[in-house]
Amino acid sequence: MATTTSMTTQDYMKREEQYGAHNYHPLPVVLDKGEGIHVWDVEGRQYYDFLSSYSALNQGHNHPKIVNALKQQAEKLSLTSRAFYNSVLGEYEEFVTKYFGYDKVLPMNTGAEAVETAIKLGRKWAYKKKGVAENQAKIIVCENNFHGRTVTIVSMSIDPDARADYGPYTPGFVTIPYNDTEALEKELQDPNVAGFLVEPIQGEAGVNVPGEGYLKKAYDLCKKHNVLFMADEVQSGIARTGKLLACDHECVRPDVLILGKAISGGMYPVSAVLADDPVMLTIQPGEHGSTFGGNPIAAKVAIAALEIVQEEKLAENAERLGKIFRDEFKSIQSEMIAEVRGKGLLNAVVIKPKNGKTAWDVCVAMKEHGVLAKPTHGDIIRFAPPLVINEEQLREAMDKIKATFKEFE
Ligand code: IF1
Repeated sequence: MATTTSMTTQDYMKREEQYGAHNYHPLPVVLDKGEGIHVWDVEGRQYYDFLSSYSALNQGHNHPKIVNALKQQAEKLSLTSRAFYNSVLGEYEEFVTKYFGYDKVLPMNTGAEAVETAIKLGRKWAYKKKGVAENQAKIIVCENNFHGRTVTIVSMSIDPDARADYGPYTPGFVTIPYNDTEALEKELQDPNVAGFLVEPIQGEAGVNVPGEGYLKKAYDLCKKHNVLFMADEVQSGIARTGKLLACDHECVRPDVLILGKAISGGMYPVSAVLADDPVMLTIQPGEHGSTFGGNPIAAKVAIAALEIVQEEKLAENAERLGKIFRDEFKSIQSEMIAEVRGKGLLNAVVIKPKNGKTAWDVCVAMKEHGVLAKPTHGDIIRFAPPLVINEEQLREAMDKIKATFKEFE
C-alpha cells in the first residue's frame, strides 16, 4: 500500500474496504479537513457539507470555542468514571438542566444509549410509580422510526435493513402509524403503557414533518392516560428545525427529552436524557450508567456547544435560511424533484428517477459541483448544512445544486 502522503482517493477507499467492516456504503469522497460549513477532501477539493454528520455538526466543523474546550479539559482531566466525583460534571449538570428546564440529566455518550436510557426510565417509572405489573410495561413507537441500532432499538423498527437477522427481538413495543393521534389514543387505553417514544420530525424516514398540532395532541393524550411523552430530539434538536427543540414549535415539553449529536457540536460523543425528579429518581445508584457517561471532556464540550447555539442565534438562522432553502429548491424546474419538505435547516427532497438516474447519481453529481449530501431510503436526499451557514453561502450552494439538476435535464 502507498504511504499516506502519496495516496489517492481510490487508495484511501480501497484501504477502508480491505480493513473495515462493510456496514456502510459511503459516497466516493475522502474527507481530510473541516472548518465551519466546509470540508476538504484528500485531493484538496472544497465542499459545502450539507449533511453535517446527520445534524451533529450544527455549530459547524471544528468550531474554535468547542476545540478549545476540548483541548483545555483534555490537558487537565479526561475521565474519572462515576466511581468518584469530579470538578466538572456538576457544573455541566446544572448548566444543561437549567438550559432545557428540567430537574435532572442522566448523561450518556451516543444517541442510542440515550434512547436505551429513556426506555429503561420509562419502564422503571411504570413499575415504581404507575403500578404496572412486572415485565408488562409497553412503549408505543411509530412506524418508520429511527432511534439507533442496538438490538432493543431495532426491535422497535419496521425497517428490514435495520432489523433483519438480529432476532430474537426485545418485547414490549407497540407500533402505530406516525402522525396518527387516533391510533395513539386507541393504544393508550392499555393501562400497561409506560411511554410514547416519538421523533418530533422523523429524520431517517426522510424528514417526515407531522401535521400541525400532532405533537401537542399526542402529548395531551399521553397526559390524559398517565403515559410519559418521550421525545427523541437527537437529530431534530439543538436548533436544527428553527427552534431549540422541534417540540418547541408546538410548545410541548416532553416528560423525557432525549438529546445527542449536536449537543457536543459533533466534537465528541455526548448524549443526555432530561426529566423531572418523579421520573428520573426512579433509577437508584447502581441501576444504570456508563464508563464515559458525563465525563469531564464531554461536559466541557457540551457546555461550549450549547453556549454557541445561543450566542450565534443558530435557531433563528435555521428558521430564516430554511425558508429560503425550500423556496429556492421549489423554484428549480426539474422532473426529478417530486417534493421538497422540512423545517428550519432539516430538509429533504424526494427524487423521481429519470433515465435510470437516481438520488444516488444526483448526490455523486452534486459532489462534483462541490456540495455533499447523501440519499436516505433510496430516493430521498436529506439537506442539513451546519446552522452557522449564512445567506450568501446558502445561495452559493443553491447555485451549485441548481447547476447539478440542469445536468439531468
Ligand atoms: C448511522 C440514520 C440519521 C437518530 C435519532 C437516535 C439516533 C439517531 C433520531 C442514534 C442516529 C444517525 C445514525 C447514523 C446515521 C444517522 C441517521 F441514517 F442512521 F438514521 F440521522 F437519520 N435518534 N442517527 O437520528 O444516535 O447512536 O447514532 O449517536 O447509524 O449510520 P447514535
